[in-house]
Amino acid sequence: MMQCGRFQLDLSRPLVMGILNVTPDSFSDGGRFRALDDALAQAERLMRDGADLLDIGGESTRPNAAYVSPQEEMDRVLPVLERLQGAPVPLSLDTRRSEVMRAGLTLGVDLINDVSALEDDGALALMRDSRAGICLMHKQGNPDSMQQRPHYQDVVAEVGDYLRRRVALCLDAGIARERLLADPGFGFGKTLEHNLALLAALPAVAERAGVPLLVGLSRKSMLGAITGEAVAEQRLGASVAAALEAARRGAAIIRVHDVKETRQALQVLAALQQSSLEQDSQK
Ligand code: PT1
Repeated sequence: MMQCGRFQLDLSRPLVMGILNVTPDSFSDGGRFRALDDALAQAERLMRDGADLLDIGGESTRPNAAYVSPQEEMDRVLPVLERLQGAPVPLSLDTRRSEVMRAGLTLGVDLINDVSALEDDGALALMRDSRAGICLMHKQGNPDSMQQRPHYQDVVAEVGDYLRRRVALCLDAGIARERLLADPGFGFGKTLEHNLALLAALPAVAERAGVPLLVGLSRKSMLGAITGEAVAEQRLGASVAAALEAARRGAAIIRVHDVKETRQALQVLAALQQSSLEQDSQK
């Protein structure tokens, strides 16, 4: 079981985290009110499709993303969090800024999903004094330049050991291990080769980190590189396949855009695993 704010999550089966981006693409027309309405409609849809958690983010951290001020980030996400308060599923806030975390925690978010693993000043102390879950992610470099020259001697060992050190820092601060998740950070300062090595060796990463893993592979450029599909929205098949392979390798939570399709794939996997368990017990 994982402690996640208002919830205790059973991680014995992989859970699906639905992505809710509140970023400028969603402000194209109609300004902030329209953006809020769109975000709430998307949240409803993700929950209807069976999302086990919602991940709300106001700063894009994809490669080469533009800078967003902390104030702008808060202006985007806080109204959404306010309206989603008391939602039937855990609300995750995707942010690397401690002032945004503080505001989110005040509004009752259940999980802080931090792509910089609480490296921002004040983030660790803030999380120590809350009961929210925490996802600690690895990245090399920063989104503006991280894909320029990713380099590792041994990507699995380096990412795993970084996660283990960030987990240790949290434990030393008095944060219970049951509140922690780790994430190898697919696409964050990694070549296709690095990403594939990490996915293949996911159990070794989890063992090094010492906490359950959350993974995000949905629509990422590594899937574009594999398939030759340049349009992110057209990578559904690759995204579902990647999610399924991550689940087969023990990922606890899978962060996705396409909740319904991912759940179906995971249901097929669960049925198959159940069947082979029953066959084994008949021998
Ligand atoms: C992730 C993640 C995230 N990814 C967690 N949070 C993003 N815990 C945002 C590309 O290569 O994997 N784990 N929050 C989105 N980031 C990216 C990175 C999006 C790379 C796209 C790419 O296309």
